[in-house]
Amino acid sequence: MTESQQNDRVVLITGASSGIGAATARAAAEAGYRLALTARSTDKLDRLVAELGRERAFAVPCDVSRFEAQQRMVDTVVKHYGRIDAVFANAGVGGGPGGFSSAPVDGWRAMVEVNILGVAYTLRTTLEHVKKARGHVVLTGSVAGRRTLTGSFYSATKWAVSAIGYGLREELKGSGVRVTLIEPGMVDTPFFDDPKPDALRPDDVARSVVYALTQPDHVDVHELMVLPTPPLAD
Ligand code: NJP
Repeated sequence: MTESQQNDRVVLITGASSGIGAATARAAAEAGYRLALTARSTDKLDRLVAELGRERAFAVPCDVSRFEAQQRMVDTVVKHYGRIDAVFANAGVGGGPGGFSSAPVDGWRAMVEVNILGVAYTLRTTLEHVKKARGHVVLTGSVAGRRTLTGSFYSATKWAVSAIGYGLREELKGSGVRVTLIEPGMVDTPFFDDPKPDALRPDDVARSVVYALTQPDHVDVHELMVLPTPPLAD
């Protein structure tokens, strides 16, 4: 791909207002992509657009758990850029402790609406454009969607994201569209209330996303599981 072709390419990032999504916006801008950024926090998105520059970044606030809102957001992005080449479906929320015995059920609903339905709505509203571009779908799954976590409804929603990724890859076979699951371990982001000094940093995951996006067309990166290196033994 020539540099000017890369510069034309548009990546839509959900959950772009903080953590992994915001770090990926910075890394993708550095790699020459133009960005469409969405999340609910208008102020944070505006600050990111100001940082990256209006010629490279465009923000459309949206609640991904609402299908019509995503449809309007995608229409606005296509009106602005005329295309969507890649989608990073990354918005997600966690839940409280207590397992299936006592965790608050409202948290379960939120996780289904954002982590599963939100991702499916992002696909439903963007695939038409991504197929036209023979582009790329990147999903933020999790190591929690590939391994057993004790009593974790969050883990169940990330297993669903893994399943969405596998099923989508089959659906898109022959279309030229590539599908990548990014499966991080713990990352130090606002996802947690407390700092996580031994975890990955958002930029560590952002580099994986850009790695997948920038491979030549004939290279299909299926899954990247990225975990913090275990601490040195005493
Ligand atoms: O967390 P955070 P991460 N509509 O809280 C957005 C997964 N993951 O970067 O709407 C639209 O900084 C929210 O924006 P806002 C995790 O499951 C994480 O760690 O403004 N957007 C923000 O931009 C998730 O899928 C770890 O509040 C909504 C973003 O989502 C992804 O990584 C480990 C929304 C969340 O950013 C990014 O999370 C792992 C809605 N209804 C997977 N609700 C980890 N941190 O350890 C939320 O394996 N957002």
